[in-house]
Amino acid sequence: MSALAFDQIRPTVHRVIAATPVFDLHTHLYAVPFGDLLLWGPDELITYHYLIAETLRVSDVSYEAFWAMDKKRQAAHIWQKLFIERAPVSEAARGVITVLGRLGADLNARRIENLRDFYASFKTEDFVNRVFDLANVHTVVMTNDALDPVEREIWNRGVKPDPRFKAVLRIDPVLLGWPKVSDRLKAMGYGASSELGAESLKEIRRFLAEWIEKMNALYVAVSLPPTWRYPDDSPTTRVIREAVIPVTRERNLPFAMMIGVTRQVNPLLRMAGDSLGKSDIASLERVLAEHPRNKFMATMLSRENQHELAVTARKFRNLMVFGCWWFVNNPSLIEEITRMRMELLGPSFIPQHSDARILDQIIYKWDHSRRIIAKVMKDKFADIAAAGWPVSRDEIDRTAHDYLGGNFERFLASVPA
Ligand code: HDL
Ligand code: ZN
Repeated sequence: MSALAFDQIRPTVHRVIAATPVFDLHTHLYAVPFGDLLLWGPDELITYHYLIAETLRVSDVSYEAFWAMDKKRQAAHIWQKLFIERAPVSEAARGVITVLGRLGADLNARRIENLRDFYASFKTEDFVNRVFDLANVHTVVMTNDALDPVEREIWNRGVKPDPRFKAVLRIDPVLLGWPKVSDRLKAMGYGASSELGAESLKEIRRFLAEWIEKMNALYVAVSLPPTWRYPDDSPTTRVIREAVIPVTRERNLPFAMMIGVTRQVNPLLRMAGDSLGKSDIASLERVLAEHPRNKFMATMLSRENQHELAVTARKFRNLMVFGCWWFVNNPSLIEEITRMRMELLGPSFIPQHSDARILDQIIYKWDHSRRIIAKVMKDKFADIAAAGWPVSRDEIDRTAHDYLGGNFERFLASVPA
């Protein structure tokens, strides 16, 4: 392949990143057959829990009064506080603007009623197609909870698969919910008692195996608090060591750890009430070192953990670092983290996932992140070209494809040597 002229490198990176379809490896989206679990439209978009937290900082209504409102009234209140009385300059507020603009809504009216009228003509299936198209996303990975009775019922009824929506078995309660979770597992027919003896662990392995099968899960995931330590004498360590590790190894599935979330620091905010803390990287190191033949994915919530996470990925080939999660999913931090990761890991990491909860959001989550990933890639390719490397179009294509989905697909297929 011939080398690109220096002044062609940046425009080529820009075009290639924009044109490369994404495999979005962590979202809270659901395919259409999941019914009401699939959220979309202006009122869902505007009542995103990030925007609820930002509204209740500036609103004069009490938590109770806000929660007493129905969704439309909540959306109208958020619109008034964050978009009319104030400029929508936060990342979550700007995201709403990006989505509406890309969909073609008229923003001059600044009236939420106009947005509802604009959406009124969309049919769900058509809207899904339109959003995937605008976001240039080819596949999203859902977050699936077999312990949720509503979702479980849908799986047990049989879900008509949509190839654009892959499943993940999310197991937070199975790792963090002892002893209470044993009752929920028992109610599902798994003989897991809170003593967590050999029989219980065998039943937990059966739960994992059966639901991985039923969902055709791409990986098994958990979110962990900053206080997570490994190993310790907690049920969490027992279940990781004696259930999650053997079952994911047998199936060559990654175990994804999302580390650093402190749940419900302010319960009055409900889903918006979670926060973060700096986590113990040594615990992650020990899991990786103890299980070299298992595959792991990891993302961390605290900015202060990002450098050590990237260095940990240099030490352990069975770790795939991914995403700028939640409170670090903001342009300034995405750039800082992506630049650092590119410098430490080259093309061998996954820069981003959307974490989208409302379907419309993948438009902004990826528009905003593509721009930043491209910005860092432009600098890095310009740097090697300036040092004399003959940068080719093919190299840029391959790197963009790796970052936006190829690394994930290859990691899923890989078998740790
Ligand atoms: O635990 C998680 O997967 C987090 O992403 C939470 O769902 C959180 O509420 C969120 O949506 N963050 O973006
Ligand atoms: Zn999430």
